[in-house]
Amino acid sequence: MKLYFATSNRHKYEEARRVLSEYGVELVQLTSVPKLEIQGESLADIALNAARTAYLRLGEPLIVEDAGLYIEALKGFPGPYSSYVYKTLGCRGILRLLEDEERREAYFESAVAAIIPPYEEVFVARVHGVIAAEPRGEGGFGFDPIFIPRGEARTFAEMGVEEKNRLSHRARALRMLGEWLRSRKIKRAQL
Ligand code: ITT
Repeated sequence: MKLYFATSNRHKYEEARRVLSEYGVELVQLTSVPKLEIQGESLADIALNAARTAYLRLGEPLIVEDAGLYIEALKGFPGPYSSYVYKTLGCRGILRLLEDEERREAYFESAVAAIIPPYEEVFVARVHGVIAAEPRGEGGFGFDPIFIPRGEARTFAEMGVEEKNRLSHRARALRMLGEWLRSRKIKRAQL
């Protein structure tokens, strides 16, 4: 079954492609379809709105995923503003905000919105962890060099894609989608 993923981020696409291939989904990256990203509190709302606007253009079953990093000591910042904050402050800027801060707890959240007529679904998942003292690792993207998932010593950027996919917010939300597709028996006929 074929499903489009509207995203400009090739790392997100690669992570998602691998997870959904386990469910027999052939994921195709769409970089050119405009998707309106509303300002919003919840990633689920942002992802669903973006998916609806992309679907109006494409007219084919698709997913959109919105993700963010929520840092406890910063009252959840940058959360839904993660993309902008990554571009402006980056990992170093976040570490500066947390200088002398002992509370390092944070989580990533992922919201995957799927438009597969007649269905519209959103799957949300989190991975908890801590913000590292220094950026470490070359892999991944975004805030991966400063995020250590709970129970691990390494950052996401020090792991391969497969390993990150065993733990990550994105992989967990996508597996929920995969299980949902399975339970609905959505196969080639609908996609
Ligand atoms: P699209 O909207 O085109 O899909 P994007 O890169 O803007 O791509 P998001 O809005 O979902 O993706 O992500 C917001 C930011 O949050 C992203 O730029 C990263 O800096 C950060 N982020 C999200 N998921 C992440 C992950 O798995 N690892 C590290 N940083 C992540």
